[in-house]
Amino acid sequence: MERYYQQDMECASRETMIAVQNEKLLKQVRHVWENVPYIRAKMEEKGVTPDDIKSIDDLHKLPMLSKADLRDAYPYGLLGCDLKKCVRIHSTSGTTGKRVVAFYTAEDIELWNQCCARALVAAGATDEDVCQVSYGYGLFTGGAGLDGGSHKVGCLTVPASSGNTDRQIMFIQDLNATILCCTPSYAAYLSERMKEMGLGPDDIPLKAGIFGAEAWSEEMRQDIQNTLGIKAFDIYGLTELSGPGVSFECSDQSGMHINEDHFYPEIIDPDTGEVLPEGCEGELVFTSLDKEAFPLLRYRTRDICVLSREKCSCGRTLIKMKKPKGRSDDMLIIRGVNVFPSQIETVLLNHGYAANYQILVGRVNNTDTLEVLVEMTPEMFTDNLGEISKRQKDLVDGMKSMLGIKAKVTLVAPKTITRSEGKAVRVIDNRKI
Ligand code: DLL
Repeated sequence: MERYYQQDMECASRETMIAVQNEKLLKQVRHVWENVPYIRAKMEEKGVTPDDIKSIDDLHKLPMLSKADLRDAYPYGLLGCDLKKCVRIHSTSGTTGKRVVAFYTAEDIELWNQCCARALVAAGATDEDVCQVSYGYGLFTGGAGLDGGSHKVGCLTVPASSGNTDRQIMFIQDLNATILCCTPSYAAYLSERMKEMGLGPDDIPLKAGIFGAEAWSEEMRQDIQNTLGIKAFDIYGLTELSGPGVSFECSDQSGMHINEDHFYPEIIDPDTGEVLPEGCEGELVFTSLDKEAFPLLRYRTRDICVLSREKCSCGRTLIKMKKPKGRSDDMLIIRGVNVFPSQIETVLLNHGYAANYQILVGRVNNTDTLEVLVEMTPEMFTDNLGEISKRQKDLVDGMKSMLGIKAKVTLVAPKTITRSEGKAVRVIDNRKI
């Protein structure tokens, strides 16, 4: 039987949800108008006041915000309350420009923890479970978010943080961890290390994993599920909106339910900013509905995905988002063709490789070049050049049919590509350097 953390909201009727969203939106817009001069100025520029916003249908009148606004306003410019009321900050892992710093009041953290608790319960967690949180703790939101959710559910929480892989495996075994929370690339690394230690799925008590913070393919899910002997659930979120738990997967494993009583989603055309109808692929934009310290109106996430209100077998009525394909800024444009790293990953996994790869992009004689370094698995490792060249050709053909362009493929020996303990760095774009 399906279990919920907050059934009244997770399974609310459409009318109830719309009423909740309308009421919260009006309050949030007024809160922003009165407390965040930066956003108020943008509203004034567009000639809109809180009186113009009577329901969600008026959302399109509001200005949008982007990462550039967050950088402009760094560090305190988007604060929605007295700093004294804030109890925590988190910050993005971005490597370029100023980091984004998000603020939280105690109430903001309470609501965030509830969102993560919904995700854990949807993955089958109860107070009988031992939940190992192997996302990084610190400025990154992954550790703190899932830790807070795990406390709410009453799991025994193991705050392992990321790294020290052998110790992670020891804790899973010795403390009987049943739920693992980490990035999918780290889950893949853990399972690889387990194999090297001679351990299989039957040697560990894990039953579910909650994996997110980066794009991962359906093929990678199958791989992780088989090698760890668990059900693998996706979880999505971003620091600007709190962290993990903006949306989460249920037993149906077919996309993530958005906690739309807290975060109102829209899909826009990333080029024109036009709002697209349900079912169209575009950039995900969120309006926070009840944040105090860091409220955001129509924030452009740059994540590309599709929303769907199709009925879900789990009974939740929360709108679903498909697995994000990646960020619009992760999308590579190679010789005029759009390429997402997740498409390359799909080809590799379909050909029996693990997700250990690196994408090298360059430019020679004004033409873009695309090379994919792919690790052979220990089982397929060989020094037979004929065999290697056949394997490379198969991958080149597979990528040509998936991407529509030719990539160079170079097979490398097992364990030559650096493993990631957090978000994996898959692309090196030498055109930008
Ligand atoms: O990655 C929050 C998080 C922690 C989510 C743990 C899930 C689990 P940021 O570091 O601010 O926050 O990065 C946010 O990561 O805009 C997406 O591009 C990407 N992302 C997050 N979750 C997913 C996912 C955290 N499940 C950015 N699938 C987002 C694809 C994801 N991309």
